[in-house]
Amino acid sequence: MASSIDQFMHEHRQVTRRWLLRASAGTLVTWRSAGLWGDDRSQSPVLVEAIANLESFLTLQDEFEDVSRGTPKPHTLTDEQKQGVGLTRETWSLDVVSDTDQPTQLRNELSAEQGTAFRFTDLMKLAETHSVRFAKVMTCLNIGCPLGMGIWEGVPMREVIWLTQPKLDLRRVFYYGYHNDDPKQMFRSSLPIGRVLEDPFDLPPVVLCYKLNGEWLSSERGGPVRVVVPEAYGFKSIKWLSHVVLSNIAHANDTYAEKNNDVDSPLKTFAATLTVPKKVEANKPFAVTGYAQVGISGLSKVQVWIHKDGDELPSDDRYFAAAPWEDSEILPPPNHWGGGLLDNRIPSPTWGIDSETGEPQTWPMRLAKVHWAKLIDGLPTGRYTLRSRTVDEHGHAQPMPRPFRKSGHSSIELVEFEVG
Ligand SMILES: Nc1nc2c(c(=O)[nH]1)N[C@H]1C(S)=C(S)[C@@H](COP(=O)(O)O)O[C@H]1N2
Ligand SMILES: [Mo]
Repeated sequence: MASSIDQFMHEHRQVTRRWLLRASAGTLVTWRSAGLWGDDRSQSPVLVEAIANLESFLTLQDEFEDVSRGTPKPHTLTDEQKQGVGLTRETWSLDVVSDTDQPTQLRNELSAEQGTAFRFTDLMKLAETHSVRFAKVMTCLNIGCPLGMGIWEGVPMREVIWLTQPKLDLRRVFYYGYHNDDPKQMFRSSLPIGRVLEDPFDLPPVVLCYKLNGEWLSSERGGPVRVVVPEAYGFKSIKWLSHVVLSNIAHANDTYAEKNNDVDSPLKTFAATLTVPKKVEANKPFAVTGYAQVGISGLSKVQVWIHKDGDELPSDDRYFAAAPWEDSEILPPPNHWGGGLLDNRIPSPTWGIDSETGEPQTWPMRLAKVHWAKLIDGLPTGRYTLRSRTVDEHGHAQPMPRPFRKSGHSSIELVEFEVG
């Protein structure tokens, strides 16, 4: 097997080639009409190299950033211990029960105690007719950058809830995972029942996920089974799922609310840089690259603005709305997806992917992480600050429309560099 560096370079050469092909075939209409670069610019070695060095579109399971609580973290248990506590596919079981404090009336609780727990084989049975896949970036509400981008496969949570035959008094679902049998370590999340039973705004369903990028979900990613909530920040996607509790409680009761977090916040749209040379030669073109998270309001533009140190900043303009932002190019779908996909094919069917061509039906894909690149004309000697921002499909420039930190990162990133 090729080393990951080789693989990475290979994937990005493919991306570059395709990007250049599309560029020269004139399919990058916005790029042309914006008149940012002449044709020859797309051949610019610095730009080609910067794109070639971008990370892959999908992330290998092992290369996701890990955000796991627990002492010890459940995925660090030995295989034997995992078998003992139900953290393998053979031993996993799920309770789907009524909340004792604010009960829901159910005909058919699924519980280990009553010998009716839901097992992995039951999940696979449901998967035969109900499995879904979708692309989603996993992002922590509290960390500025995404943790990884994946194709998540699972069974809609509602299919398991329907097995309990709820009758009355069901307003909220809360759920948690294995937490070393220590109540203090429990990490719980919750959703209104409406979101689980129906999928608003063409969103994929909330799933009990068992595969990532076509492989069994690893223990570190929350296997054998985790929840994945397509439009939500990571804390809603509970790992090592063990309990789903149906409740008549009328409000959120997420553990994550404790640190002043806004737990009802869908993914925001924002941009960040990946490469900006620390030092560039005066009057020589150079390339900058980055990524954009495509939040709930989509992505229409990525823009950059380079400000020379000492030049006056716009006054009374907190978000630099009046600065001379310039459009950057959003890269098209890659030829090589990365993430360890078998035969470089997104499994079919996958939400938003054309099952015949294997290509995304819309681009940039909502709830994904996409990439951008821009060739900057030479600059005179000096110190500069580069800022990048997104404009969403409703025309909101970052950090609007939801600038508050506790509902997820959206502040405008800045990177300093030197010319000369
Ligand atoms: N059981 C459990 N689930 C959890 C967590 C946790 O600590 N325990 N962390 C959450 C948080 S805050 C985030 S951001 C995501 C991170 O997912 P990842 O580790 O697969 O990247 O998992 C979520 N699910
Ligand atoms: Mo998180």
